[in-house]
Amino acid sequence: RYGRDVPENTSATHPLALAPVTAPESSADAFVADFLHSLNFDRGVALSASSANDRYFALAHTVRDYLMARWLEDLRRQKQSQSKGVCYLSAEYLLGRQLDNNLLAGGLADIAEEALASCGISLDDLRQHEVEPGLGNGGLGRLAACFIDSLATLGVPSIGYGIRYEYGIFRQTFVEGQQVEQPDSWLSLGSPWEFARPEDAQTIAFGGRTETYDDEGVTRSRWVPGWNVQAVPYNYMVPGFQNGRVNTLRLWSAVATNAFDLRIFNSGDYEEAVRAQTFAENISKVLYPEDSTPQGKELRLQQQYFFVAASIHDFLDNMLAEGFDLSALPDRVIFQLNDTHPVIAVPEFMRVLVDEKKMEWDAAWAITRQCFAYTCHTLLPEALEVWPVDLLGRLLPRHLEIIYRINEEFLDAVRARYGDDEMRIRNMSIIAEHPVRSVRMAYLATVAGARVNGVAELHSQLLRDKVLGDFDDFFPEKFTNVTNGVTPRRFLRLANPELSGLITEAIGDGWLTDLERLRELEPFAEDSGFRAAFGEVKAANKRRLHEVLRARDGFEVSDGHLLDVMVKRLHEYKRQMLKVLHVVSTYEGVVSGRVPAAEVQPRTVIFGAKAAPGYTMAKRIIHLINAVGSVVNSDPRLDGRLTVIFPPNYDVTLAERVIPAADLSEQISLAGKEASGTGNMKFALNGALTIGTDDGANVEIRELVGDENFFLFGMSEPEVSESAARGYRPSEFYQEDAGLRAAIDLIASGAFSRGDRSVFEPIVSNLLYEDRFMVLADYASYIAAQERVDDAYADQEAWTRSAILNVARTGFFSSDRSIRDYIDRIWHTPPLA
Ligand code: 6GP
Repeated sequence: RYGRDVPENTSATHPLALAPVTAPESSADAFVADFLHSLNFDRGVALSASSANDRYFALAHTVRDYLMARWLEDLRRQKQSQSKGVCYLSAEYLLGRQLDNNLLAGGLADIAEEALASCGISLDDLRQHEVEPGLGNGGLGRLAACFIDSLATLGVPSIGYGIRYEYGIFRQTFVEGQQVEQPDSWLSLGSPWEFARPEDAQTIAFGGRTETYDDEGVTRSRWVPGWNVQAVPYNYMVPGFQNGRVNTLRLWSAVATNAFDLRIFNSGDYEEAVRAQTFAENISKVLYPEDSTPQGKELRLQQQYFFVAASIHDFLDNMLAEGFDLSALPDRVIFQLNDTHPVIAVPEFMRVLVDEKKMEWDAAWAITRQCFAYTCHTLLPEALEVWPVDLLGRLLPRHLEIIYRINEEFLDAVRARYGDDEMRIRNMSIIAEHPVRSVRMAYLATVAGARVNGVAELHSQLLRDKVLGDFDDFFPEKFTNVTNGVTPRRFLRLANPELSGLITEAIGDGWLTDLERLRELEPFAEDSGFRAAFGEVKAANKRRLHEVLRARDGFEVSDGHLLDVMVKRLHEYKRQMLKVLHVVSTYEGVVSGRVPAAEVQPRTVIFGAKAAPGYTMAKRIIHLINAVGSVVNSDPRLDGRLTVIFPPNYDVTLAERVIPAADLSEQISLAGKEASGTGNMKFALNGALTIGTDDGANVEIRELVGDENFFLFGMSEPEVSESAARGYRPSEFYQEDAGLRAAIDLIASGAFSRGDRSVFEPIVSNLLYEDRFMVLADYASYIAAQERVDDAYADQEAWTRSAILNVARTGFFSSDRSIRDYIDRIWHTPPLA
């Protein structure tokens, strides 16, 4: 379906300009010719002299060429379309590798493999040469990547906007078990997937002051900026799955307006001559390596404004048809705000309409309120961004004025509804007065957005009940839920080709675009032949993972173990610590002689996690995991029955290997803290059973797969709240539970730090005296659930049956379904073609 039908080069005058851009012929021979052509003419090397990187680039260019005709067509269509489309604004896109995805989308994988083989080249070798663009931290960024895949697959007119960070999420290494961050220079060899469009650059202003002026009898405000930078877009193809559609991801890169000052250079001050350039280019230099804890950095606000201003101007300048009537904008576009990072788009949009397009304030506000919608991805109050008004006013003075006016009018409306309830007004004000006067970006988004959504049922409910409770009272119609989803193309078809093959053999391949059809697998859970095949796939995936871990990190992993996996960002609320306590307890049981080693269910525990560089406690926990691993793995008393592995630099590429191999998925956050989770969905879809709390999307997973196929433990959210209200005292749990005491004492004793008790003392005292995320309260219940896991795993037939039912019943978690929900509940874009 990516064949030869194509757009015409309509507007040029030369007759050849009317020739259609054609896609190459789909055959292995034609592919070879294109590949060699690209190698010679794009890379400038002969096949015999080419490096693996040359070949990877030539392959990528060849794949691109097949998609090009459709892309040009979709770009043209998007511009000419009068119908409503989506601008997805996200500071992060955690894309993962592109080659396989684009081969799959283009239906080219077999041809490419055959073509390369005929040149004596292995496709698999070339795959390894792709450096994944790590332009995101975790869940929120990966969700954005799944969403653009689904938008393209569903054929929704849409564009993703973001930042082309020169350095993505840091590369994690371990030195003596401790995290050390290395820069991620993913662009050092270039990227074959991007198209720089300097012609389409936008000028983005900052600083300066505002003034009023007389505009033919009307007093207006305007911004007199102090400095500016150029935003240069890079376009990336986002092909739909074998549907002939190619959407666009447009990422902005910052460049100095005047690259350097020749006068100063000639005077000999070379550093000063390039100062402006360095300053400007810093804006898109590096992804903020954070997850859920903002650090109030000026550069971060610059980044946010930089990319949303460029995106809004790009949309208004380039995506609207000639003579477009701006009052019709709500019928033409919805800007989806992926968390608070892009929320500064709201005052920017108002500024453009009021100051530049000279629209009346009320008319502009009426438009704005229909053109934005806001997705919240957290429940941690400290993760809701606030910007000190000093900073915001210095960087964006006109925007601050606009925010003040929005707030004033909003608070007038609040007063009109509730009277002079000062407490309520203070609580709802977009401007916080303490500890420093700041703009609450989540409140601004809620006031401005047509809709506000959480990312799982429980999360959306808690947003309404707690975090944004007053706003729910004021405009209940705004609040809705869209439970997250993941793309089945990447996380099932590509990550787990063996299971995909087995599924397709059983029920056909309709599941790839209609994941609910996995339901048809349910009867196969009762079929012993299918179970055997399913078990064989799992075993093959484990062997493949072992090879990856051996080659990547030199780990030796035993066969026949239950593979127990916890991969996600390192955060105290996610409670990697609880998993460590389980490992330590098992170890302690054996070395103290209470449990014979022979009675331990053989397990390999895999951790994968990056900690934000400034998050000390998270880094200590990483250190502890590595320390426990090195002791446990080498203690002969365990008889090789317990292994802890922590491959560094967990990323999308590694996720695609680990998830299909897992038996047990650890989703053990404190109830009420994990907004949704998406890893939980990927594991269940790949036939891992979940051990989890009643949190985030776990709740919905458990409802769908059934209690008997899920290991639930721990307090519920209301129980957590009650316990916190009563006054939580973790040391009581320590006193009362001998197993817990033994595990903590072992850590405190220095058993994992060569006798040095000080190394992990901060972890121990945090657990005993603070334990904000109630690890100790859930410990006993967790250990009991792990015992149920061991018992269940002993019956392989029953386990496999449950695993198959997990696959069959989690089709709901396709990001295609999430996108359909966004369309129905929020975007109201026209029916899909
Ligand atoms: C994450 C949430 O922690 C996770 O539960 C959710 O699945 C994911 O977003 C996608 O919705 N949040 C972030 O990554 C984040 O930075 C501010 O939140």
